[in-house]
Amino acid sequence: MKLFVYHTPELTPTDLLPDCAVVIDVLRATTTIATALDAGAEAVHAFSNIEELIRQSNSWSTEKRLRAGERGGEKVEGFDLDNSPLACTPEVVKGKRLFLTTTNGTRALQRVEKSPQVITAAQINRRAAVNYLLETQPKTVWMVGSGWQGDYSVEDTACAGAIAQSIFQQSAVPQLELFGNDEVIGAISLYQQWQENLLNVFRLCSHGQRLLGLDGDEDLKYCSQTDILDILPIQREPGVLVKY
Ligand code: 3SL
Repeated sequence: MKLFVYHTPELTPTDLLPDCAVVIDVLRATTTIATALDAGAEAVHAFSNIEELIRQSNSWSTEKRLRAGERGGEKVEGFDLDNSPLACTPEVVKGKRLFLTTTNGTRALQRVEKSPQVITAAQINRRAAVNYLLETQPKTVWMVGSGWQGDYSVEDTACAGAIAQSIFQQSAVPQLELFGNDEVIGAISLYQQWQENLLNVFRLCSHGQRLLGLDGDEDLKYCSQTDILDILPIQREPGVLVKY
């Protein structure tokens, strides 16, 4: 297995694809996807475009579907939910299909959706992602951070580092063989620096600050927890994620 980290969709190569892509948007899209599936949602359909989401979700009954998403961190007008993972309780999402649009996470997903295997990861389900990679042993793994409108986001790269570090600790593969680019080394160092205090760095970073401005401290607390859910979202068809 060879691991590569790309901080944003824009920095991800366009001329090839990995055997497995791991899409990461800790604040908050991939945290929300994991939480919704864990709470019993049947599937999450991810869209970068609001009109397309409305068009496709129209073919599902209102009892069966939930429209969720954000622009600028706030709920899209007329939608059922915003992009807070805390809204995805079993009472709300069980048995439903979540049609989700977000600013960056869904774009990152689109960028690698043609890869043979696509999973999503966040800090809350890091161990499930690691276990899947160790079990399936894809030759090339790209961990793609979502960033914010083309800019690097520290929380996504820290999560990629958390995954890479755990794979290194659990496999007998030497670093030189396992690490595919310098970003992997940087991501692991970043995670090591903050691993005991992820909430602090989430409160400091630009997107954390944006969410705090929207009263999002409870979301930051939730998203900063490690390995609390044993669930792995996997892409069944482009843009559609189900429980592995
Ligand atoms: O950009 C995204 O994909 C979102 O996760 C951003 S937010 O945290 O919902 O504002």
